[in-house]
Amino acid sequence: MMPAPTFAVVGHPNKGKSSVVATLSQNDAIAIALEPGTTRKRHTYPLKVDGRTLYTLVDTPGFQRPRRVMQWLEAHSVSASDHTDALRAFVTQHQGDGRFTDECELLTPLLEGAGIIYVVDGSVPYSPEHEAEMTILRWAGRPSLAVINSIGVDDYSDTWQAALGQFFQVVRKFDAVRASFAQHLSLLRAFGQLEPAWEVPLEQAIQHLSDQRLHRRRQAALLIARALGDMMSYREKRTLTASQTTETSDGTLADQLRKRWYRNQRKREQTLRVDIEHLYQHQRIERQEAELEWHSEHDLFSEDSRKAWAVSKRYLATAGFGAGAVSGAGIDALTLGSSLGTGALVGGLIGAAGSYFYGDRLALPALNIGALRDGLKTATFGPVQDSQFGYVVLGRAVDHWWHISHRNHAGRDLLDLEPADHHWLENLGKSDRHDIQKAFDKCRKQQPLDERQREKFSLAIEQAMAVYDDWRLNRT
Ligand SMILES: Nc1nc2c(ncn2[C@@H]2O[C@H](COP(=O)(O)OP(=O)(O)OP(=O)(O)O)[C@@H](O)[C@H]2O)c(=O)[nH]1
Ligand SMILES: [Mg+2]
Repeated sequence: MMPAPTFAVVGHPNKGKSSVVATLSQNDAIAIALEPGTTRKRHTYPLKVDGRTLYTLVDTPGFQRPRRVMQWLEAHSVSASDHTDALRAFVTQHQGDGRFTDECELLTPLLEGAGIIYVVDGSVPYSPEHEAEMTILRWAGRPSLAVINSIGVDDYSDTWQAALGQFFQVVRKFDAVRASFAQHLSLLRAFGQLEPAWEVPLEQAIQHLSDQRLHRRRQAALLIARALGDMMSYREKRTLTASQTTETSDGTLADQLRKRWYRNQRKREQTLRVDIEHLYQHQRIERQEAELEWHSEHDLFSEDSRKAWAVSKRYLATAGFGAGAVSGAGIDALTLGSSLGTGALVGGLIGAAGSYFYGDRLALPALNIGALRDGLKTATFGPVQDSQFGYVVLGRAVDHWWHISHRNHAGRDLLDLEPADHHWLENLGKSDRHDIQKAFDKCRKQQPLDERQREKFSLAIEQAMAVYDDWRLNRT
């Protein structure tokens, strides 16, 4: 097996070197900060897929005294043929010299065979003060690529391009925070063309990363399907003793169960969020998202999430939303007063059957209080009978997945999840709609899905994710 290539990411302090390393190595633990001098020691980050290292990035401190280094090098070199030797001599002689700690740190990986990724900020004008460091790097005689990473809004990449082209074999624009997966791969491909020995390993790396991306999408669909199954079939249950029965009014009981039911649903949704983030190697995301919430006795969600994520009547009609679904919600709700009888229902469904059917409103699950038996009485709340609940949870989940799957590991800003203004699920094909609705129907009846149904369910969700991806792409 060919050795995996190593790239040292070098440049001026505070230009986004660590950000480039974080993105290319899919590691969000790397320190990135506004202050120059954040990285003090070189540090190696391998990119591993299935336990195999595809390539390694070395994060380094920025140049501190490039002109002084250059003076030394020129004084110790006779001709271009000894440039690399001069560089090696410099590092050997200055190990432990406090003035050149950073230079020794950043030059060492190059002397050990790393390729060069030189990072500049394209949002500030080019200035010749970079020439000393670029010359030093040229003396290393390693395959070299310069990336123009723009930290601010202004764009001086043209002048940078011309200057960098004098020193580096390839010059690319690459925004560490916003670069797409395709741009990431294209950077690797460019490197493969610089060094014949790296061409094969980097082609393989590209293949592995592409496979990993597909695999992750499939895994994400499975995670979402599992969470939806749990949430759609979830039932809160409480057993009361005879004395508790006399102490607790049905209204209080209904309240308690409903609150617990909601708490559990929120918790399950949060677990899904974290699972998806970990799948994409995001370990420390700060997220802002409207909670799953309800606003009134009859309403499962806030107006906003309903508008954003509930599907239309037309969608439901084509999803095979049928008679079976109506009967569950069509049961007449009894009033609180008569709720001591067997199978009595309180709250939740009052007036909800009609609205449930039309999908304008999200009905709460029913409370069910059993008869007193052996001094015990069991009350249950759920599962939810309104499949819009599933569509809201699905919509939110796919939206979150999309942000995560497109987020670079250099991203440090808050992940702000705003509800969409249009339900992209309306672009989903009919058979996928059927498979999703069918799974919802089985869950709310608490019937287990067989293996084939589970597979169809998660494939349909994966299709929904692809539809969302397209919709996003066409929107911007
Ligand atoms: N908007 C934006 N900000 C960026 C980008 N790259 C880096 N930054 C910001 O620039 C600052 C410096 O980024 P780092 O990656 O820490 O830079 P560095 O070159 O490693 O810095 P030192 O280790 O201190 O030499 C941080 O505040 C980053 O958030 C980018 O592509 N876009
Ligand atoms: Mg750094």
